[in-house]
Amino acid sequence: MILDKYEKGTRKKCFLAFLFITAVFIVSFYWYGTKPIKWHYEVLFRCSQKMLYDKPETFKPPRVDVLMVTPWLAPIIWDGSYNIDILNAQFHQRNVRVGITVFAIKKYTVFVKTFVETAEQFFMVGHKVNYYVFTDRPNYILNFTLPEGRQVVILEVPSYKRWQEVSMRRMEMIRDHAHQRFSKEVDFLVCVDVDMRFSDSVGVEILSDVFGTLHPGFYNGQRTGFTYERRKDSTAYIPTDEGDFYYAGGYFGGTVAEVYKLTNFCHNAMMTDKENNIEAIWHDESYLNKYFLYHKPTKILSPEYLWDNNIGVPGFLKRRRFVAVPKNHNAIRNKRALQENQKVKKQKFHFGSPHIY
Ligand code: 4GW
Ligand code: MN
Repeated sequence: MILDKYEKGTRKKCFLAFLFITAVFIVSFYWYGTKPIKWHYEVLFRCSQKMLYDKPETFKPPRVDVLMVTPWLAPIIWDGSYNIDILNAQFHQRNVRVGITVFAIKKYTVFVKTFVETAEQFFMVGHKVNYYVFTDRPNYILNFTLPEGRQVVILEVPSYKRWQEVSMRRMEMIRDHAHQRFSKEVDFLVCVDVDMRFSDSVGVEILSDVFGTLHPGFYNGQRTGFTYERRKDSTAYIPTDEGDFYYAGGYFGGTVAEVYKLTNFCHNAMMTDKENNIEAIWHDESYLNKYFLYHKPTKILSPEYLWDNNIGVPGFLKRRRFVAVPKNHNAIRNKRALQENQKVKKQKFHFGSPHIY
């Protein structure tokens, strides 16, 4: 009798344990069910993979000719300063998904083909990529057949009459889509100009919480020479005794959450200025520079990542990864804008105008 009772109790416990384990199993199955099984094997494989590379040497910095870290300890990314194999392994472990946003409004749709084709050769090769093409002319965008894990997503948006507004409204549109869509589809966003081509590798070395890029016209400039907004009435105002770098409007990014904060700040600042009938001198670029002054980027891309061949090729520049496509201004821009640009060109800064013409 006593034995019987004991056996019954054990059986009950076993049964309950069985139920519990099954429940845990079912819950975790559904939890991870959305991720492809293949990925789990990939992670195991990559974690156990041995990798051979030269040991970092405490007294042998890989580059001594350029600044490689800011005073707030954000790395500046130059050729020779990182090992892409180590970084690729890390980012593959995280199964990173990258979104790259471009705007092709009005005639700028002509740039999309070269942009995507060269990106397929050089941008985040081996990783998952969504190209988000914002356009007012979806029919003008070609159909691209891309390998698995990479796709072009066309997002139809309104166009604005003034080209300054076309450029500036990018902040608002990125912000709105970050909330609605990007946060579900990608981990990082890279936000760039479309009138560009990739000509060397741009990989996961650029990814960080929030990153900016040194403008190719101002990487060696003095504070006073930076074309920040100098009118106190503008929310983009930066005094002459402040500022770290002059960041390019055509290349920034970070996690979706950080890009949301950045674009939200810039758009709100622009709206405040609009109410006060003021528009910052270099449009979205001026507001971006203000944001980065008080919200320091966690990584900075060297001008290797944003170059214009009209500037030439200085010795420190070992790679030109992403370069401006020469524009036929007559064909691509309207006449009035062209005249304005000619005026601006006459104001000599470091290498001509702060924007790439
Ligand atoms: C003058 O007539 C224009 S049109 C100046 C910019 C225009 C424009 C810009 C446009 O008609 N359509 C358009 O999609 N954009 C987007 O804004 C496009 O993504 C472009 O790369 C970005 C910034 O303009 P941009 O490349 O001409 O600026 P910069 O000269 O600084 O590279
Ligand atoms: Mn451009």
